[in-house]
Amino acid sequence: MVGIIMGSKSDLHIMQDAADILKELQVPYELNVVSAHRTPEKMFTYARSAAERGLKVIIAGAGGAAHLPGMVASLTTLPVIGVPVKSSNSIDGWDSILSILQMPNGVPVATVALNAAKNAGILAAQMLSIADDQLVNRLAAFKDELRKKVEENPI
Ligand code: RP5
Repeated sequence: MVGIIMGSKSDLHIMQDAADILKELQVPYELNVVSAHRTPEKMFTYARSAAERGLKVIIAGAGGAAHLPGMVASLTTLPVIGVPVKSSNSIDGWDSILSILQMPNGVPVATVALNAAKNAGILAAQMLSIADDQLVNRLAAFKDELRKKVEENPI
């Protein structure tokens, strides 16, 4: 249901958070390394075939000149959620954030916060829950846990 892709295996320690929350919410996903710059043909094929392979949402994470989410969004009508990854030689992550966030009119990428792959997973599940009442219930339970954690730890 959800295709999680990243520009490099070095992004996995961040992007794993998306996979973990999707697993917790019982949403099927796949994980792949697809680089906009190093494997552009693979990126093209992945994006063009994603919908017909049954994917409903794509989560794409990359760092630096992070063109992967935007390029994938240009090649598919599926919603693309972008995760800016703070890579080791990045300028505090601003390179990744702005590369993913500042898309031109007509080609949106739903950009989450720096390294916020967990939020990308939750957002993907919320998109899918529009057509899945059981997933709505699991998301409601997840949010209830967030509420309880706050209420059970007063100042
Ligand atoms: C980007 O360059 C990747 O998404 C990664 O965040 C960054 C560094 O990649 P590696 O040099 O570690 O493969 O393309």
